[in-house]
Amino acid sequence: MTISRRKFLATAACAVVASRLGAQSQTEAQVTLTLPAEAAGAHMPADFVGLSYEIQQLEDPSFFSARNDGLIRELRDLSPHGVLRLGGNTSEFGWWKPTPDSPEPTHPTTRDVAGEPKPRYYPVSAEAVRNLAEFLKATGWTCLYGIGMGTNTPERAANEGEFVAKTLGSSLQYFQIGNEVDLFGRHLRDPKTWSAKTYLDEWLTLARAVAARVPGAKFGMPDVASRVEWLTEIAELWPSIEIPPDVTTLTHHYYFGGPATNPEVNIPNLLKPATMARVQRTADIATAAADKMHARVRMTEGNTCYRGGKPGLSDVFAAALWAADYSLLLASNNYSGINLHGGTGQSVANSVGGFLPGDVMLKNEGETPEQIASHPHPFYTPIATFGSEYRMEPVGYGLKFAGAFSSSTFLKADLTSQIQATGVDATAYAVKLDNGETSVIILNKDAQKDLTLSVDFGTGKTGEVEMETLHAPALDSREAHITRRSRIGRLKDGKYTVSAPHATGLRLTLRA
Ligand code: BDP
Repeated sequence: MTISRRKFLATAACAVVASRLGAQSQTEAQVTLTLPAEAAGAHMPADFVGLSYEIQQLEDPSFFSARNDGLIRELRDLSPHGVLRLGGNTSEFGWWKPTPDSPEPTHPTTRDVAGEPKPRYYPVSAEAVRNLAEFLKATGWTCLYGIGMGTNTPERAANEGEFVAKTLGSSLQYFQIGNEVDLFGRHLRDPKTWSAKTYLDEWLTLARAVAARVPGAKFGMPDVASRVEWLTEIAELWPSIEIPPDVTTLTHHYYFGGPATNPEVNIPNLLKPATMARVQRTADIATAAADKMHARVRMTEGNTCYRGGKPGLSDVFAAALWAADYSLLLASNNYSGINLHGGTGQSVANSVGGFLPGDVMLKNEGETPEQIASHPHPFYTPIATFGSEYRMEPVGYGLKFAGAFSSSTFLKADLTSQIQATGVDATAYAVKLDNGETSVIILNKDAQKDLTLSVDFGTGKTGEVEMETLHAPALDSREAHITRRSRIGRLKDGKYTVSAPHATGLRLTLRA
């Protein structure tokens, strides 16, 4: 049997990663984290945690419905006050169908481009929106509702907006119009003229049509895929707009990398400090633009690897540590929230041109149909669907773990730099909870190095410490767990010392 060079390199790379991930810790670094007394940092809202789904998911009105108990249970478990964002590439091809016999409108011609969704149109029915309203009530979640821009008209947008606002009531936070508009030049608009400025003109026409029918309508925009500089341009153009629509949130997306076949999309690269340094640079640009517009920033769609995720990366414990770290970094930068993307295999496959590269990868690696079926589809989804069963995936556990800081205020201190000075790839964040107690999260993302941490809560501080851990056997395990242990010990001279093993997350809360 001959083995192709590509296959050999892929196998060799996996072997290196596997031996590193399985390695036992040989070194143990020590560090003292001194917490400031004042909570002078950003406030993490109660509804920070969110999920993002394709609009096409509404094609089946029973998915987001009060009868879908399994999904409702998973969302409530993820967060008591989460935010469901509906959008994605398929939102550009959804058309509003107010009554069962409404005829399908004539659609404009778009270019067929590999990797972009095929222009397959989806009806969004009044029944689906009514069911969505009941679903949201059952979960306690609110909604960011995506209206298409790519192939829509102001009149249809206004009709849909009016019905959605009336039906969702207070469960609707705001409308989003258009998804990843910075990529429209590829297939939906003329690349020669498409820019932040032409986008804004078009957006204003649609938003004004909606606002004319929905008194007090709120909006989030521009939902760019990656060009955050569009937020800067929009913030600069904003003062010249007469009677602007009410934009509460500036939004962008983020995928660490992709697609699944890209060898650079691997666990060491996902977790290394340079990856989060890039996230920080984006956050600096986005929050500066939002400040100018007296708005906040939300990362409305993102995950580890675009085009449906990568098996062995998006669906393993490394993704849990990434999600927790990514969430807390954005929260400490005053983001109002994040929505990790997922949903059913069908809806996500349709959003990326018909198939998931991760599925093809598994087939090429010789996985049996049973093994393939045991992976969540798409690979990055925080809540996986297996028939009528729903399961929280590692990336969902990471989001949930970070979500424990919702409704709290960050202590302003660069704890991460203090830890990383020891050479360990770990990060840390501390907050004052709304009940006044102090809580610290330490994410040791290092594949090998353990840490001994002495957390200095302040002289004179006393009390018992409770600990929650985010754990799995290894970074590449297809599982994640959150375990709580109350009263693990008392402070000594205001300090508590704990070991933070490699590939583990810890949350220490000082109970008053
Ligand atoms: C984004 C799209 C979304 C896709 C996702 C992906 O908005 O519809 O599902 O990427 O590539 O570009 O996985």
